[in-house]
Amino acid sequence: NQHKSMMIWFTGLSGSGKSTLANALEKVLHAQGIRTYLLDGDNLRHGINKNLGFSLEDRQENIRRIAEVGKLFVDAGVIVLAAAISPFEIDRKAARDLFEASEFIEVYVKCSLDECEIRDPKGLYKKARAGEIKDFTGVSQPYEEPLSPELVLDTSTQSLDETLEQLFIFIKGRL
Ligand code: GGZ
Repeated sequence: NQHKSMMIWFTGLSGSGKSTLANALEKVLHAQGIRTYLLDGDNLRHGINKNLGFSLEDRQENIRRIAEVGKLFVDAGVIVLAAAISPFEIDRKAARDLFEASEFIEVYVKCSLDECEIRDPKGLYKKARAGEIKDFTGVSQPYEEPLSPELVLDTSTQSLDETLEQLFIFIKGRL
């Protein structure tokens, strides 16, 4: 039951499917007897990151903490899944730099802004468009596409089962 520990870092717009994919991958890995830990940006903002907002500085600190906590789990032998918008390349790079090259898998959960806005599962895009939420990624703050992610999963043209399959095949090759 020995496997490689690693950080699987999901980046993408709000509503792109990061959490959905991370949760689905956890189920698959658990079924194989592999221990995982999920660090979800949205959830952590209720706990260790509750003092942080969405300014550039606060997002940077949010990503830094998620990466550092993730590193502790990776050092403990766990496969860590981090799901955070992480919109800036410089912050993702800093997260990556905490890990060995083979330990960090950046997964770009790619979905067009149009499609994310149509999904709008929490009604946040609608609020952002109405000016009720400021600094909203894709609307009033940028999302920088990853320059060299290990994997790109297109959730606007593929089903969850299809993207999960691609993700699992990739991870299996790294176990
Ligand atoms: C982006 C926001 C914002 C703003 C609240 N911009 O899709 P969600 O709702 O459930 O998850 C998003 C979450 C973003 O937190 P992250 O920790 O992933 O962001 S980052 O990595 O950029 O630090 C979204 C919700 O919080 N949300 N306000 N202004 N997303």
